[in-house]
Amino acid sequence: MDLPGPVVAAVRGARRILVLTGAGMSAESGVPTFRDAQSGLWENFDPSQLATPDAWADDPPFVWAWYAWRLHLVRDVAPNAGHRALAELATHRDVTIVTQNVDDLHERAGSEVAAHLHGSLTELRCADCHEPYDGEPTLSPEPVKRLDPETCAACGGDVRPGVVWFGEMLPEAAVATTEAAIEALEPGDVCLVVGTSGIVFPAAGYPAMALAEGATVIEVNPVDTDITDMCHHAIRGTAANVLPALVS
Ligand code: BJW
Repeated sequence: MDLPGPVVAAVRGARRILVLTGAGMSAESGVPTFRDAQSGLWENFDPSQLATPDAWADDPPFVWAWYAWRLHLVRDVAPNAGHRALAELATHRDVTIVTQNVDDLHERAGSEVAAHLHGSLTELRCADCHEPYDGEPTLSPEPVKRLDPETCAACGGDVRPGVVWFGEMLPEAAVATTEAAIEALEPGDVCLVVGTSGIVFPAAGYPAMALAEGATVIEVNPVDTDITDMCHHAIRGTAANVLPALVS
C-alpha cells in the first residue's frame, strides 16, 4: 500500500512513537469489533448493555456465556500482519503500545504492551473477594445464551473476567503509564491511533492529549471516527494493510 509521503516521513523522523490501539487492530485476526456489524451473539446484544456491572449483577451466567465464547475465540486466533509490524518496529524504534483491547494478540506477536487500559480477558478473578482465579475455565466454542461462571475456591463467589466494564475505574497503573507516555511526547514525535471508534473515555481523550504535547497524530482506520477531525493525518485502510507499509 502506498502511503502519503508526509505520513511516512513523520513516522521515520519521530524519536518516540506512541501507539494507541482499539478493537479494529484485532479485526483481521477474526476478533469482532464492538460497534461494527456484529456476528453471533453480538448481533443480538449491545456490548454497552452487556459490558456493565449491572448486567453482571442481574444475570452472571448470561454475561459469562459471552466471555466464555470470546475467550475461546481469542485463544483460537493469531496475530495479524498489523500486530507483527508493530512488534518489528519496536525492535529498532522507541515504541510504546497502549491498547484498549482485552486480547493478548500484541504480546503473541512479540510486542510488549505498556498498558491494557480495559484489562484482560484471561485474567479471571472472583467478583466478590477479588481473589485471582487460576483454574482452567470451561469455554464455549459456540455462542450460548447462558453458562454458569466458575466458582472462587476462596469464597465460593462467581468468577468474572478481569476486564473494565462501563462505569468501572480503569487500572490505575495502566492510566498512569499511559499518561506518562503521553507527557513524554515532544513535537516531532508520533501518536498512531489504530482501529478505535474514539467514543469510549478516557481512552478517547488520549489522542487530544498527545496533540497538546505537540505530537503528530495519525489515525489508521477504514472509516472516519470521532477523533478524525483532530488528527494531522487519517489513513483510510485496515491495520493489517497499513501498518506494514507505515513501519517498513
Ligand atoms: C478497523 C478495522 C481494521 C474495523 N483495521 N480499524 C467522558 C465523557 C462521556 C462519558 C464518559 C466520560 N468519561 C467516562 C465516561 C463513561 C464511559 C464512557 O466512555 N462512555 C461512552 C460510551 C461515552 N467510560 C467508562 O465508564 C470507563 N470508566 C471510567 O471512565 O471510569 C471513571 C468513571 C466512572 C463512572 C463515571 C465517570 C467516570 C470504562 C470504560 C470501559 C470500556 N469497556 C469496554 C468493554 C471491555 C470488556 C470487554 O471487552 O467486554 O471496552 S466497552 C468496549 O469499547 C471495549 C473497548 O475497549 C472500548 C472501545 O472500543 P473500540 O476499541 O474503539 O472498538 P469499536 O468497536 O468501537 O471500534 C472499532 C473501530 O475499528 C471502528 O472505528 C472501525 O472502523 C475500526 N476497524 N476494522 C483498523 N481491520
